[in-house]
Amino acid sequence: MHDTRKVNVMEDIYGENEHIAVHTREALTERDAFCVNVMGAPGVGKTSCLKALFACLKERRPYVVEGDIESDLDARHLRELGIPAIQLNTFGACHLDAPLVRNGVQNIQFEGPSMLFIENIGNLVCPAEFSIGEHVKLLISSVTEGSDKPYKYPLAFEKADLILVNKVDLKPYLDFDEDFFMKGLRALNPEAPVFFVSARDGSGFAEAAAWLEHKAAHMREEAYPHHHHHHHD
Ligand SMILES: Nc1nc2c(ncn2[C@@H]2O[C@H](COP(=O)(O)OP(=O)(O)O)[C@@H](O)[C@H]2O)c(=O)[nH]1
Ligand SMILES: [Mg+2]
Repeated sequence: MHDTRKVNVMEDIYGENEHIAVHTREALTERDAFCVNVMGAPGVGKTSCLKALFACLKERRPYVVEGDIESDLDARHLRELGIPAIQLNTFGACHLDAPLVRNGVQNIQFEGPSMLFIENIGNLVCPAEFSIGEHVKLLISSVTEGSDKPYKYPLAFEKADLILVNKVDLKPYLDFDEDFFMKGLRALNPEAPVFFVSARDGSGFAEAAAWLEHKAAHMREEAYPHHHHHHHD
């Protein structure tokens, strides 16, 4: 009895969140803002990787929503660099949810083709369970975390559409086993592209940015798969 009721409540929470996330994604598609949900553990280099990606975007302007439990350090830092950034604080919660993101995103003034990066709370578990209105989920891992993370945190690796393995500049000092990492990852996720990058020196980000911009160029077809687009040129 008790278990059944708990399951029902959880289904309602996930269902309501999913419903709002779908609406946010549709609204962002209409505004030509491709939305990337950026997930990864604390200190893996999420903010650093975003800055490296911005430098490689050719077709779209970057916008950022920073999610943190407390503080607005990352958002302030990005604004100082001239990147439009807003801060969302969860005050304790371990992930962003769709209602919070919807309210934050509503007031962004997108100018032309845009790419909205939402840096989720640093955490390799909870953010993977909730959609927030993104077109793709970007998971950032790093060689400093160790090569066993796909085995220990499967959901984040399973749900990712794109994976960056950051801090490769530090690889000579570590025992990161790339074959073991890739074996665990591919068992969960056969498709997602994986790029080995260093936010320290910028290597690997041109390819990742190109993949995102290619996806962004096709977001309307993916949002309305039953519409037929006729191209004339
Ligand atoms: N050596 C090295 N350090 C990095 C790299 N990327 C990030 N860092 C450092 O890792 C720390 C955490 O980075 P940050 O971007 O704030 O991580 P976040 O908490 O995931 O947003 C900072 O001291 C960064 O300078 C990298 O590719 N190589
Ligand atoms: Mg950060």
